[in-house]
Amino acid sequence: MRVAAIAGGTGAAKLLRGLAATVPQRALTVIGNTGDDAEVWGLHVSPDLDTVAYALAGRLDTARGWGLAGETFRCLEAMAGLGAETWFNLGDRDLATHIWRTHALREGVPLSVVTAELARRQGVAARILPMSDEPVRTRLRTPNGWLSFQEYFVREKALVEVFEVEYAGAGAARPAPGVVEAIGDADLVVVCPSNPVTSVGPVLAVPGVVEALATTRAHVVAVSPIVGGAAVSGPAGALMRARGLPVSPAGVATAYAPWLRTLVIDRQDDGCRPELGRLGVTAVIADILMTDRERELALARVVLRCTE
Ligand code: FO1
Repeated sequence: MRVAAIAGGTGAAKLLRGLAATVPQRALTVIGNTGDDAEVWGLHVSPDLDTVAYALAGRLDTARGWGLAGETFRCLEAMAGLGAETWFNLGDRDLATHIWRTHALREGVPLSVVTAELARRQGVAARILPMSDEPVRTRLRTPNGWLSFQEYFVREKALVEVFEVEYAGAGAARPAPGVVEAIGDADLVVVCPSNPVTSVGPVLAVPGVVEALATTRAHVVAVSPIVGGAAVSGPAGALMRARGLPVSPAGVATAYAPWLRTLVIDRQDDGCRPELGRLGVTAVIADILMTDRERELALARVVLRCTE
């Protein structure tokens, strides 16, 4: 079975680990969000692509959900000593990834090629594709003006009000090589339990991606990032509200209309089935909180069974 997964960071990493333990990694293509990419100390950081690669390589700091396990932050301390901004915590070994990526990009190597090479060198057999080789940046309008995603999420701890979200550059971006083909050739497309507005939204904003989702023969399944009226983690609830979407599985289904066929929702949201039915989406009930490896595997199996 060929699986294509649309992924943000932390939430996606857990499901991807479950999927990669259930199907051969070679059968898995991950289409990662780059709307969160940032330039830090002159380096190109791709947080979601790195989170996915580190997770599939077994190197992710699973407690934090980002960065490398066993990381140290001595360079960060030294940068603080020099008076540099240090609200975005780059670890010492994680820095190697960003230096390597930035160097290759400056040599003119496309982000998709750099990402594939970084994955290969970490022993990841799954294909990891950025949604686009062109820059697309999520920006949020707040009472303090427009912020980049990392300024909003890390520096402001997602505590400021958001009036509007935009994906700067999306209109002119093209899907990275292999993105449209991976969706079209898959037996199953999985939309990971990631923030529909800032993790999946930027991928959908790249012209051609929604068309590929609407025309693929694959079964398209999403896992809800919302349980019991609140986000499993992060600011998805506030951002869905800012987009005029209800903070519920129905809100997730609305964000993914009209191409979503199945939404995996938590047991406690069983009552949402009829509303999802009216939106043309079949609900599958599962325990969707992935609090340990067994639950990651169990949820991955539920998702894979959706094609049956
Ligand atoms: N998240 C934080 O909450 N604080 C950080 O200092 C931070 C640093 C960081 C460095 C590298 C990286 O790849 C990810 C990092 N993240 C950090 C996570 C990141 O901000 C978000 O998880 C994603 O952008 C959202 O998916």
